Amino acid sequence: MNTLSASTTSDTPSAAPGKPLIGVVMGSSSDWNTMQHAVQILAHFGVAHEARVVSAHRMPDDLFAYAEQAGPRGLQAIIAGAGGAAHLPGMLAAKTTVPVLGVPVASRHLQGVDSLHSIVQMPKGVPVATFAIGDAGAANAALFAVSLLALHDPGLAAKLLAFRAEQTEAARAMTLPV
Ligand code: RP5
Repeated sequence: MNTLSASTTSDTPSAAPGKPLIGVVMGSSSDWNTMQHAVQILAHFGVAHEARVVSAHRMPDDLFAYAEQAGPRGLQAIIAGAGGAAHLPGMLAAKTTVPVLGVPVASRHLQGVDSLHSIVQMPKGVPVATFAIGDAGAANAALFAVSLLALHDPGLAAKLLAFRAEQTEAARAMTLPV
C-alpha cells in the first residue's frame, strides 16, 4: 500500500504516537495540500492517526483491504479526501461500518463542486458525513473526529473546549480598519 505517512512510523513528525485511532486517506499525493489540514488538527489534539494515499480507481484492491481492516485495527473514524469523481469515501463506507468523513478536494476544472456532489450524494443506506470543499472541510472533518473521540475521553473534551474558547477570544479581539 502506498504510504504517505503513518503514525506508527518514526518518520512522521506530525503524527501522535500510538496505535492510530483516526485514518486519514486521500486519492493522491496532490490532495495533501488540502488534507494536511486534517492531520494538523489531529496532531494539535494529540490524537493518534495515520495518513496514506489510497486511490479508489488506481488502487481498488488496497482500498478494499484498508476498509476491511479499519475496524479490526481499531480505527474509530476514517477521514477520506478526494477530488473529481470522488469515489473514495463512498467505497470505503461500502466496505466498513467505521464512520467515514468525506472531504471534497478542489478539482482543477470544476473547483471541487464535482467532488462535493460525488461525496455528498450517497444513496440511502451507506452514509458518508460530508464536509466543506477544501482546507476548511479537512480541518472540520478532523475536529468532528476529535468531538467523537471526546465523548469518551474527558481530557480530549477539555482540550476541545479550550480550542473553542481560544477561537472565541480571537474573534472578540478582531478589529476593523474603520
Ligand atoms: C483523485 O484525482 C484524487 O483524489 C485527486 O484529487 C485527483 C487528481 O489526482 P492526481 O492526478 O493529481 O494524482 O483521484
